[in-house]
Amino acid sequence: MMRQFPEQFIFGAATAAYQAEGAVNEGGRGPCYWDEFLHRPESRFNGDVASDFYHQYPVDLKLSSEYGVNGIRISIAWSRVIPDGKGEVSEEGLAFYDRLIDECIANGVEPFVTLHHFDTPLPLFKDGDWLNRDNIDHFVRFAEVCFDRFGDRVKKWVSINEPWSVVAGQYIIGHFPPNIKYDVAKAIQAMHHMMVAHARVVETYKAKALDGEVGIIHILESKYPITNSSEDMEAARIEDTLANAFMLDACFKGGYSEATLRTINQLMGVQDQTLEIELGDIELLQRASRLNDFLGVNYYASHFIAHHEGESGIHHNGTGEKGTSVFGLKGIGKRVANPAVPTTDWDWPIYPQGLTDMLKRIDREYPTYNKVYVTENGMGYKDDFVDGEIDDTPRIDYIAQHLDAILDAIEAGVDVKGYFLWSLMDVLSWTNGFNKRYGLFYVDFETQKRYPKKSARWMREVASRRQLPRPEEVK
Ligand code: BGP
Repeated sequence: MMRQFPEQFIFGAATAAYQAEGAVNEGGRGPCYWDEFLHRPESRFNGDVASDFYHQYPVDLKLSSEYGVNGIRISIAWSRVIPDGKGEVSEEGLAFYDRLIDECIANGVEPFVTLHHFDTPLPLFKDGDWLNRDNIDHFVRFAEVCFDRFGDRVKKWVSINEPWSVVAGQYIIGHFPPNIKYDVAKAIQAMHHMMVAHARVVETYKAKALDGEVGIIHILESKYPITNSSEDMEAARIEDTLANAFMLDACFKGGYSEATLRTINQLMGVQDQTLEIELGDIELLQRASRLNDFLGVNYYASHFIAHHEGESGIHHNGTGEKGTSVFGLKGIGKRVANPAVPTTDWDWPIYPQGLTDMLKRIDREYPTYNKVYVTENGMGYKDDFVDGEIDDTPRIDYIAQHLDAILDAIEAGVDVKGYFLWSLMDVLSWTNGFNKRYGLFYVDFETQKRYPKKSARWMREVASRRQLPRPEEVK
């Protein structure tokens, strides 16, 4: 018997405002920090036009409904709604999202709406972004404006997308502004503030007694020791605490477990820092941890970790030149190749078992998660565009393996309610530009015309059968 996805399963796809909308100077929008950063002379690309979703959304939503996509992740650009992040609310900005949300619903595509997808308004970024606790207040106000305006139609809300990716990009890898490298202490402090912000947004939403759900999205990549040596195992444990357990504890344990806090303090201690937790933070996390309606899991890859003696060294592969990545952190560990595991051109290990393992672990260790949506998964690939046709069979294989991994988790008792492919159409990749494509629909960035890829036809079959067809069954 072929295994089936549950009834009502969401077969969705994801977007994010800055990566898709373009139209950065239209509708009274204020800048986010990416606008400034990607306009430096050395920048290879920017999001000025992106996939022109600001104008093309009716096309994308029509295609979605034709291809069986019944859920879409969109994000609301904070700086469209409140152009400077904390001052006046823009009616024009709100009106755009009214139209977009209504169009989703009219096409039978349920909107899952994220409030922060990497795009803090520029003035607040300059004031310290998530390191500055005042910005938590501004974010909660923005959330409240959105709940009040769209809460009647939007039934799924996400506070923040991938806190770990934000702080790793900003303070450890340094490929996100303010481009600081190896400052693990700053990363941890900013994550704590994001957890506080999330908790406050959850409480704010619940206080309104709207009939919808609220949750958060974490990137959750499993960390495996490359050997069974105690040193490699310790390295994997530390990286897991930093990237996974710290935030899962905050969201679902209502505070940090003793073991997590010990490791976190040890990491901050290396820089003579201590984690600043204000009075009331832990009580807030505790209250909110019982109120999350769902957890969004973004999963692309897992990492194989070895003990690392030397200094920190990171090279980000932002061009798809296979084999160029380096990631080693002093006092933590280094990511190494596992010869048994294939990788993408951007060196991301393709390891679906890591998704099953992560979902089972959440179910086991964080039972208050309620239910899971896999809110991003997909394969960055330099699609070949030949006479309007795109045969992306490697992406279909990737998706099939990961959907199968989700079926394994469901069979093991994890409550997984949906899957969102990253991305609906090709969009800007933050640190790679436009040649790292993920979409179901190919975007010709010159003309903004959309072309459904082979993967779109395959996904349509998956959604209509609620089963995985063999690739040869779909032309
Ligand atoms: C996630 C982000 C997305 C998207 C995706 C692919 O971390 O939430 O916004 O960009 O990763 O990443 P990349 O574009 O770096 O390949």
